[in-house]
Amino acid sequence: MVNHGTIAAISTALGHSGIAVIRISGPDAVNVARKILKRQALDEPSRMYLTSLLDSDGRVVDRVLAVRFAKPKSYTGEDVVEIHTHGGVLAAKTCLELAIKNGAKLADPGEFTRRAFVNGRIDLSQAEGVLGVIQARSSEALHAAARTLTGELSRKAHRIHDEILRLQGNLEVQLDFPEGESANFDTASGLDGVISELESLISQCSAGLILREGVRVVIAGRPNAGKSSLMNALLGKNRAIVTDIPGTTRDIIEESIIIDGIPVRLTDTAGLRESEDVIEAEGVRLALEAVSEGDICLYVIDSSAGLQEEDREFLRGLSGRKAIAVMNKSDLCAKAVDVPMEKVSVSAKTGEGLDGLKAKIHALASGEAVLSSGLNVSARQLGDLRECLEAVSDARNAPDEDITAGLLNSARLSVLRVLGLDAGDELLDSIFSRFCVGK
Ligand SMILES: Nc1nc2c(ncn2[C@@H]2O[C@H](COP(=O)(O)OP(=O)(O)OP(=O)(O)O)[C@@H](O)[C@H]2O)c(=O)[nH]1
Ligand SMILES: [Mg+2]
Repeated sequence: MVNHGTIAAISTALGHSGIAVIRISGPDAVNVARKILKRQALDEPSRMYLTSLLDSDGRVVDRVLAVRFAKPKSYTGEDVVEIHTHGGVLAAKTCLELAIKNGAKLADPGEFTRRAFVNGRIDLSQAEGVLGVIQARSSEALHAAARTLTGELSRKAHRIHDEILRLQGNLEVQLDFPEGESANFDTASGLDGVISELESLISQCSAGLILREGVRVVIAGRPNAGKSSLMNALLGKNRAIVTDIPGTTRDIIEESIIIDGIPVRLTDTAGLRESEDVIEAEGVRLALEAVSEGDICLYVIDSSAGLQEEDREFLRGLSGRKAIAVMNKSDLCAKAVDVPMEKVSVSAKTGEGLDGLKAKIHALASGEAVLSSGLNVSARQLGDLRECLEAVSDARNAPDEDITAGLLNSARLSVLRVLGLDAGDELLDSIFSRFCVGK
């Protein structure tokens, strides 16, 4: 629940830095700030004042810059004061403590952004854009989040919403006056237009979700195939232990890399074989679990040894999954093999073929999505857009106008959820709790 008092938090990361920003928002923000700053600074809004931060005994704590944003022209839509202390933990913490001593309450995670949403400064898609910018792990993900933050998703979703509303209105008129002129409304072509707009928006959002969430790529294969060597080669560092003893890796090892803008969580696993050893058997169980939960499987084969029956069986089990057969040890004499999926020849030892493997991982991860036009969304919002498309498509094929009208209404509600215009407190709690304190 939103409280309407005055809140404060440190909005920058704590640590050694040039400056730290303490943000105060709410009806009493200016009063609180004036109690802890020297002189009556902050008279003019949106102007930086060079002043001093004073403790309760009137001693100077730090030389600071302070600025006031008058409501509603502020991030939260309320009166906001930002105080820029010098970086370092103590000055920033002291400033926050002074603000709290003088009437502000410590902000909850995401509370500034939640207030911006509640006060109509941004909609939910833009709030997700804020989170996307903060969490972006690649420049492509950053651009996708910035496009959402500046309202591209909101504009498109509003346009779709308004068009559905218009079609719904026409239908109601048609239902009320079946003989009237309104019978000429061409609902079908209107719905076709909405369907194609939705399809293109969903494809942009799918791209954005891949950029934001990334994919989990699991490296599997028989012992000694070179899985850990491949993991290290892709990471460019020695993360996993490599030996010529089969059964070296027992546990799951995870590390992240970015492949052409896509965050990839790489997982190395224990070599797959029957084992009496309790620890190794548990490693194999975890490996199989990781493969089934992962998005993409790299099945590593020692190409100098060729395919074994166990490899064939495992490869058959991967049918229908996103998988690449990695023919490793290409620096040795390779045996010709036939596999039921895309294969790529690499040497984890020399690095040969790794760029080709990365390109294949990228292609499998992005699928049809055009990453350069991605829009940042949460999985929940993408689900809402898909539900909307399903309802509009069903409406297009509905047997009568009553059913069409009902389906259009539920399609419209799905778009409203993307924008957060139909979100209850519980949903908002779960969304904004993912933010950090101070945002
Ligand atoms: N010549 C050559 N040897 C390799 C290559 N990749 C791995 N090896 C060797 O193969 C052996 C096994 O490598 P690992 O990476 O430990 O194999 P693994 O699949 O992780 O093995 P387990 O953890 O036991 O399942 C080591 O001696 C590596 O040096 C390669 O591309 N070429
Ligand atoms: Mg290993």
